[in-house]
Amino acid sequence: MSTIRVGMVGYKFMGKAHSNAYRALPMFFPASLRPEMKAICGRDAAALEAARAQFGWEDAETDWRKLIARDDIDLIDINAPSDAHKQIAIAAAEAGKHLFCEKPLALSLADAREMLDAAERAGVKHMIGFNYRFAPAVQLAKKLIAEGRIGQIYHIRAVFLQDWIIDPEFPLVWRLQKDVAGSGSLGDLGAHSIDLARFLVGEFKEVIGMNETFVKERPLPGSMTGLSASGSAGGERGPVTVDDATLFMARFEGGALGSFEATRFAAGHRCTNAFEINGSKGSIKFDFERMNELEVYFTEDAADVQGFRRVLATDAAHAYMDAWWPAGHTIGYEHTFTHEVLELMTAFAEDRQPTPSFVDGVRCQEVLEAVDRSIAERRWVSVSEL
Ligand code: 4PW
Repeated sequence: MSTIRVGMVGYKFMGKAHSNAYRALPMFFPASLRPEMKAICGRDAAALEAARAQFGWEDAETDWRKLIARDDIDLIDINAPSDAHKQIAIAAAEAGKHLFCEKPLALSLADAREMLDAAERAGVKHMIGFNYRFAPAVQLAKKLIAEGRIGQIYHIRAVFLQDWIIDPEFPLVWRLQKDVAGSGSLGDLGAHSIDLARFLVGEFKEVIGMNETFVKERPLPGSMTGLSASGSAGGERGPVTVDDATLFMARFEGGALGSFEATRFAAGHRCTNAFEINGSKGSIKFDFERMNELEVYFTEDAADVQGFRRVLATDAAHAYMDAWWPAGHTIGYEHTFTHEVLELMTAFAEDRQPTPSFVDGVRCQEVLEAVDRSIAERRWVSVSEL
C-alpha cells in the first residue's frame, strides 16, 4: 500500500473539508493509493497548530514556500483564498509537486492559463475542486444523459442561491473583496453552475450577463473564517468590490440554451445549488439541498403514469454508494470531497490526469471572464474571443 504525501495550504472551510476527505477515504474506499497527511500550512501559528491537531496532520508550516520545498511531500493542496492560488500553484509545479486547487482556479483567465501552462510544463497532475460533480445524484444525471435517456438537450437552467450576507452589517470578508476573491457570487457560486453545465451539457458558446451589488459597503471584519465572521475592527467600514448577484444567459456549442443565477441575497436559500435540464425525451432536476435525490421525467413512460418522479440515489447501483452505508442511507456535502479525493488517488494509481483538471478550471475561467466582459460591454460575448 503506497501513499501520496500531501501538503495542504489553508485550514479554514475548505481546509477542513479536504482534511476530512483525506481521513475518510482509506476507511471507506479500498483505493490502491491513500493520502498521507504530512503537513498543513497557514499564517497564524496558534490557529494552525489547533487545526493540525484537530484535523490530524503530522506537521505544520507557516510558510508555504517551505512546504513546497519539502522532499517528503508529493502533492500540494491549495485551499487558500483565490488571490494566492497562482503563486503557490506555479511555484509548486516548478518544484515538481502535483496540484489540487480549490475553485475558482485564479483571479483571472490569464492567471488560470499561466497555472495550467506551468502544470503541463512540469508534467505534474493537476485537479480543481469542483466537488458537486461528485454527488451520486449528479453522477446519475451524467449517466442518464450519456445513455440518451432525455434525448437532445434544449435547456439548462441553473441557480446557486445563498443568503449568508443579506444582513448589511455582515462584515467585509475576503469573499467580498475583488482583489482577494476575483469576483463575488459569480466566481464563488456561478463557477460551480458553469462547471456542472460543462459536465452535463457541454461547452459554452456565448454569454450575456448582468449583475448588482446591493450593499455597497460593510464593516471591516474582526476575525473571520470561511463564510462566517465576528464583529468589526472598531467600526471602520469598507467598500464591497464584488457582485452580490449575477445572472447570465448562454448558448452552448451543441445548440442548447442556458439561464444561470448566482446570488447571496436569496432570503431563505442556504445552499440551493440546483439545475434542471430539459431534453427531447425527458427532463432531470437536481437540488443540492436534497442532494441524495434526482427528479426524472421520461416521455417514454406510459401516458397514464407520465410525470416527474423522485429517484433516491443511495443504492449500490449509484456511484460511490456501495462504499458508504447499506439500505438507502443518505450522504452529505462532505462525502463529495471524499469522492473527489478518490478520483485524485485513482488518477495517481492509473497514472493519468484527474478529472476535473486545471483544463476544466481554465474553461470555467473563460466563461467567468466572458460574463464579466458581457456585463462591462453590454453585449453577447463569444467564449472563443477570449
Ligand atoms: O465552493 C463553496 C461552495 O461549496 C463556496 O466557496 C462557499 O461554500 C459558498 O458556497 C459553498
